[in-house]
Amino acid sequence: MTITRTTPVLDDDPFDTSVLTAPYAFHRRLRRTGPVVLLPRYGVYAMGRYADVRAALTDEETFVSGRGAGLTDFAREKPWRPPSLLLETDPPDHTVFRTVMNRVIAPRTVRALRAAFEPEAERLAGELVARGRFDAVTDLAEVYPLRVFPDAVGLPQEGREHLLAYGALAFNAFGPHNSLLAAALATAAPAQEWVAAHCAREALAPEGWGADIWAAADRGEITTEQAPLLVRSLLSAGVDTTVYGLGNTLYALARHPEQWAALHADPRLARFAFDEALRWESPVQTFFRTTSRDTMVGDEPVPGGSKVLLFLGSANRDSRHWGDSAETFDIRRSAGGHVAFGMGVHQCVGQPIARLEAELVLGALARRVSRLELDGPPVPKLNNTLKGWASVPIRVTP
Ligand code: OVM
Repeated sequence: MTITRTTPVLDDDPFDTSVLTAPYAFHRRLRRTGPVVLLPRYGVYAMGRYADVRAALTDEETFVSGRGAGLTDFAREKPWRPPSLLLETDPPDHTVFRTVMNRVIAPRTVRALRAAFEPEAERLAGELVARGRFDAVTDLAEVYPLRVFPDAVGLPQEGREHLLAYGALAFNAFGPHNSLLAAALATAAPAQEWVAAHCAREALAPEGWGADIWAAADRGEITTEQAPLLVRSLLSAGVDTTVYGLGNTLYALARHPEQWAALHADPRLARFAFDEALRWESPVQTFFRTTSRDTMVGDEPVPGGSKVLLFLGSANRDSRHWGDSAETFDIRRSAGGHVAFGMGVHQCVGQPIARLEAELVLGALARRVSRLELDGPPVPKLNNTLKGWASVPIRVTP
């Protein structure tokens, strides 16, 4: 007798507005259903448990990125833009580009930027605290990264706000061709032009991460065709991610006043608060991989050539890994090992920048503010990949 096992199926659309704005009930069902499930709506597999997501992220030979980190399978369909040399390649090619970027944004290089990044965090925090009420997203999370990050890249003031629309498009484009992607494509042409123009050597300041990438081309480590694509990675992944990360952190703290009190009492907890917020409400909720061969996930076979949707935001709330308090926001827990920055060879190369920005902004606020509370209903921001807020009204007590 042959017993045929079938992979469990979930009929949900994880890119539907209802799941994008409130994904956690779906995550629980996903984790409960099995280590891997089928989403017939898109013909893809999905994983939501920490151990399986992490295992896939760290097995880059089986779960490849070269066929795209979104729903589009580059082996079958034309990508919306030339693939990223970092995100959408595999070793050994990936290693060449990643080595260049590791040097450009080495933790030591980023630490040296503290003096440049700190005054703006202090200034902005001082101004907002004096106001008493402000919007954590539109007055802070969308403002601070756009003041400091483009300077460090070597971009001009003029036009840098295009980076928000470009990032929104790039992250929507990992999902299906739904109304979110259509709306982003309909409005992003000026942003796409601005980004394309500012990857060129002539558009970049003589000092900065952009110039450092071009210097790698001068040394022959990459070609002059590849340099603008690596600059494009900075412009694609460097702003929206930190905007959502800061916004989600302030949202988490506003929802948990006792956690703010702990941060105020010891502002050195800022870094831990940021990591815990990334775990509790991960800005990048999902990435796809493609199986390069038949494989097993637990007892379930997954055929080669399958798109697999990895739920980072679900792995980060899996009680199998984090225990019974998995869904509790607690800045004193050790959130180390969360997969909000990914894991393995593709783990976020920009994380020292994100951490520096977060530490400076949260530290500047924590030292000035004893109480921080919601001052109205937060408004979700919709994106196929990013989870966050369009508005988080808050009230602060100095
Ligand atoms: C890239 C990139 C890397 C990570 C995330 C991302 C838009 C883009 O290399 O372009 O999201």
